[in-house]
Amino acid sequence: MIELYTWTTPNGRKVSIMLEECALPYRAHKIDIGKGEQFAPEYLKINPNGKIPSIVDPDGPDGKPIAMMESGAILVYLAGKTGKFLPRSVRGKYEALQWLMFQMGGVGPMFGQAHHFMRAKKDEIAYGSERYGNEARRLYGVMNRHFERNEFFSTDYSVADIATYPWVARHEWHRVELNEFPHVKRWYDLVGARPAVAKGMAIPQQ
Ligand SMILES: N[C@@H](CCC(=O)N[C@@H](CS)C(=O)NCC(=O)O)C(=O)O
Repeated sequence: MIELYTWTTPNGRKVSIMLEECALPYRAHKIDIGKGEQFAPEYLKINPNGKIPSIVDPDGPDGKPIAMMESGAILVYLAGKTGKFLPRSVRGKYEALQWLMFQMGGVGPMFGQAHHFMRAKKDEIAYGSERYGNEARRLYGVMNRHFERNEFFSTDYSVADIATYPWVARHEWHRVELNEFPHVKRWYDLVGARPAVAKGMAIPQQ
């Protein structure tokens, strides 16, 4: 049984969606990042960066337990373990990894900063909201142009779609109206209709 350490945030939900999609047995442990549980010494042994998500797989690549941090790396690990959600063609695999990196280096950090300035601070700082809000909209434009011609990020539904969906699900937080990006909306509705996505988005239960 894989142990998942997570919270109710997009980075955590990427991994619960992937575990649900792969039908891997797992147990979710709540790490309340509002209470600082991510900095507990026991947890830092699993995730030295002090963030969620992390997993511990008792059945690692060499048959020994493996602890992993960084949601993108965890998705690639689980794809390797199960043979699922990374396209089999070499071209398709690298396209999926390209868009996964786009999510990890762009969508996640930029939307996250937009949320910080637009929501978390009581006295909202206009410069931060504008900067990260504009960057979030620019990234929606990139995705909209891609989805105009492509059903998914890569040739098939993949780790790139799984990683991006929970961030787009927070579109109201970064003040984006999905109807302005109709091809992103078409993709969002398609991915959201998958039962495993709905299940993964409900983890951890409050
Ligand atoms: N690059 C990391 C980012 C993880 C991350 O930022 N997690 C947030 C929640 S979505 C967190 O743990 N924040 C608590 C903190 O920064 O103290 C990943 O993708 O796993």
